[in-house]
Parts: sequence; structure tokens; C-alpha cells
Amino acid sequence: MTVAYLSIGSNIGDRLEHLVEAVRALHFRDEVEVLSVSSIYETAPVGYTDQADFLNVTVCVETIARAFDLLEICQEIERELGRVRAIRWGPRTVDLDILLYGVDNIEAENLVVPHPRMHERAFVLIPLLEIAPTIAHPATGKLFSEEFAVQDGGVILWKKVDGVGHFLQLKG
Ligand code: 5RY
Ligand code: CA
Ligand code: CA
Repeated sequence: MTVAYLSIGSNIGDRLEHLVEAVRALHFRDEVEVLSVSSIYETAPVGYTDQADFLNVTVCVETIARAFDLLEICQEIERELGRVRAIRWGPRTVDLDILLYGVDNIEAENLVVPHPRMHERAFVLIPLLEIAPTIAHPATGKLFSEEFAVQDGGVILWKKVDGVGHFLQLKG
């Protein structure tokens, strides 16, 4: 069993509905147990900025799936929720990214873990630190709480979430 952290984001349509459905889909997979979920944050788009704001959460799961199977699961859920990959950096109904998979370092063509940009993205770090305040980068040993990006703006608490059960009961 491996503990993994995922980032989930949505910036089109009913963003809350998309996050709730994504976490629900993880919850119903036999290979995945959702251990915790952060509050929901509204975040300014990073990387391609002339776009709608995102809702983002970070989720901690325990899984028997290997990393590449977890990636498959995430991509299946994206497809189930109607994500169309029309434009590479276009708006997305839902995006599930593997941030950390245990302490593994993976550098494959289709999967790089730890996520290479996670330490510089407040929309990842702020929700991650809510559920794992003392977590460190498995390769560098650096605490994520000590990253400068934690102090970046553009991330506001949108809805406080008190446990996975509460999250799964939210209506989109
Ligand atoms: C759009 C904007 C930025 C598509 C769009 C990127 C996230 C993209 C992000 C996320 C926030 C990215 C670049 N339309 N910014 N930027 N949250 N993902 N706030 O989840 F692909 S990647
Ligand atoms: Ca499950
Ligand atoms: Ca992605």
C-alpha cells in the first residue's frame, strides 16, 4: 500500500460539481481509499493566465495501485467527467495530477513524480499543507512549508471542508 497525494482542479462549468465527482470516483475505486481531502480553494490560473479561475483541492489517498495504474485511474476519471483535450492549455472540466507517490522518484515520458512544478505552485502547496503540514519533498528533503511559493497570492479559501465525508456530501 502506498500513500499518494493528488491535485485536482477545475476551471470550467460547475467547478464544485467536477471536484466532488472526481473525489467520489476515486472513493468508489476498489484500489483507492481516500484518506483526506483539503478545503476547496479558488485560485488564479498559473501558466496561461487569461483564463477563468480554478477551484483546486489536494487529496491524500492510500492505494494498492502501482504509480502507472494510478495515472490510468486519474485519466479514466478525467474522461468519465467529460474532459476533452482540445487545446493543450485550454480550460478543463477536471484535471487530476499525481503530486507524490510514496517516496518514489519516477521519471517516465508520461509520468514524473514528484510533480516537477508542485513546489512552485501555491494552488498545490496551500491545500497540500492544510492536510499534510509537515510533509517534505521525498527527494530533496525540503519542507514544502518552507517554499517561497507558499506566500504567493491568488489562492483564497472558497469552502472550508471538514473531512472526506463532508466533501462527498457537497452538492455541485
Ligand atoms: C486554462 C490555465 C493554466 C489551463 C488553463 C494552465 C492549474 C492550463 C493552473 C490549476 C491553477 C494549471 C496551466 N484555462 N492554475 N494552471 N490551478 N493547472 N490555479 O489546477 F493548463 S496548468
Ligand atoms: Ca474506494
Ligand atoms: Ca494533468
